[in-house]
Amino acid sequence: MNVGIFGHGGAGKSTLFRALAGGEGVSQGKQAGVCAIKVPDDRVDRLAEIFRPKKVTHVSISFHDIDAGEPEFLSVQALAAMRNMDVLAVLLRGFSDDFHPAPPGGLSPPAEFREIASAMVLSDYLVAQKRIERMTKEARRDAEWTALHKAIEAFERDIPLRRVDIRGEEERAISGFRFISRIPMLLVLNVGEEGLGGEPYPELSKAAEEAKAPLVRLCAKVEEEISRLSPAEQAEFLREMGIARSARDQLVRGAFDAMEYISFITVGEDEVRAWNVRRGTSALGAAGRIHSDLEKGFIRAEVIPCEDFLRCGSMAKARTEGKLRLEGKEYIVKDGEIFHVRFNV
Ligand SMILES: Nc1nc2c(ncn2[C@@H]2O[C@H](COP(=O)(O)OP(=O)(O)OP(=O)(O)O)[C@@H](O)[C@H]2O)c(=O)[nH]1
Ligand SMILES: [Mg+2]
Repeated sequence: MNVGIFGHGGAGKSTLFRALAGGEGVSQGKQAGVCAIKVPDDRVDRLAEIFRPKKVTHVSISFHDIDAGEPEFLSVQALAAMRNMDVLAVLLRGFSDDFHPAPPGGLSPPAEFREIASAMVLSDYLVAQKRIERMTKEARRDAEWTALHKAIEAFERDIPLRRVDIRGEEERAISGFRFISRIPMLLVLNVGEEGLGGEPYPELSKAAEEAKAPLVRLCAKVEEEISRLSPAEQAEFLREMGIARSARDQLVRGAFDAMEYISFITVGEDEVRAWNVRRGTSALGAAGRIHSDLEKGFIRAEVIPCEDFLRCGSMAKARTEGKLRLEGKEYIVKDGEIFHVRFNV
């Protein structure tokens, strides 16, 4: 999963990125400004202790520091980078100090958010408009044309594509455009040190709710300092500062929420592994996430909530206690379930 961090110049993107990239469990990609984080999941760790597999695989999230490309806010490069993301984390500035004084009208993260959201819609509008002009010349009236019309109607009212009901054939017809206002979004308010523990800019919560975007509050500068400490010191420092969850935990959780992801787990002697899928994914869909053969040859899925398994201690015991269930294709997979596909190809 790729999460792009972007926002106005000086909002603290690179500071936040360094906070995420610092410390353990992070692999810096070859590319500058990209780092991959293992999603912490103690269920996976506990299962690994029982199965002692050759390999343990957590869900991985890559964070990208997307340069704002000032003075033009959404530069061509920034737009191109954003299109490749699964989640856009919009960073809003909520701090000021002697070195970074507030702009003349004062800080207003909600206004900053509206401006960014509108810029995203405008850039999509231009793409859609150009395309539909061509299609009109060619007198094309297919699913793509219908979908683009719906999109343009929304854009003209400053509504992001995320909130427009476009499905099936129409959705497929326009998916190639990678419209930015359709990508799930996460709001990140970068507050000053003094804002920690409180809930600064409460009006931003309402804006986030309306946009159906999760909102997290953090102080990038403090988090960057914390990320340089040892894990034990980090826990201590977070407690002292009254920070319930680190920036990394908050962003991972926020990205999962924005994507409406859950994770299920596969276990065995070779590998214990967590997988992410959209909430509401069927057993068949989850099988396909693991391997297309499992989807093609799907017979049944053996399912057990991780907590039940851990209580029983072994599959044999879980089976005799009736905790292990057999489910068909349509079954909806739940977060934290251990999942095993019986298949035949
Ligand atoms: N007081 C305070 N300063 C911060 C905070 N976060 C970032 N800064 C400072 O703000 C300045 C800009 O931060 P950057 O992380 O470089 O911002 P950016 O969004 O990457 O900026 P560009 O790459 O220029 O678009 C730096 O001097 C940071 O130290 C914060 O939470 N509190
Ligand atoms: Mg930067």
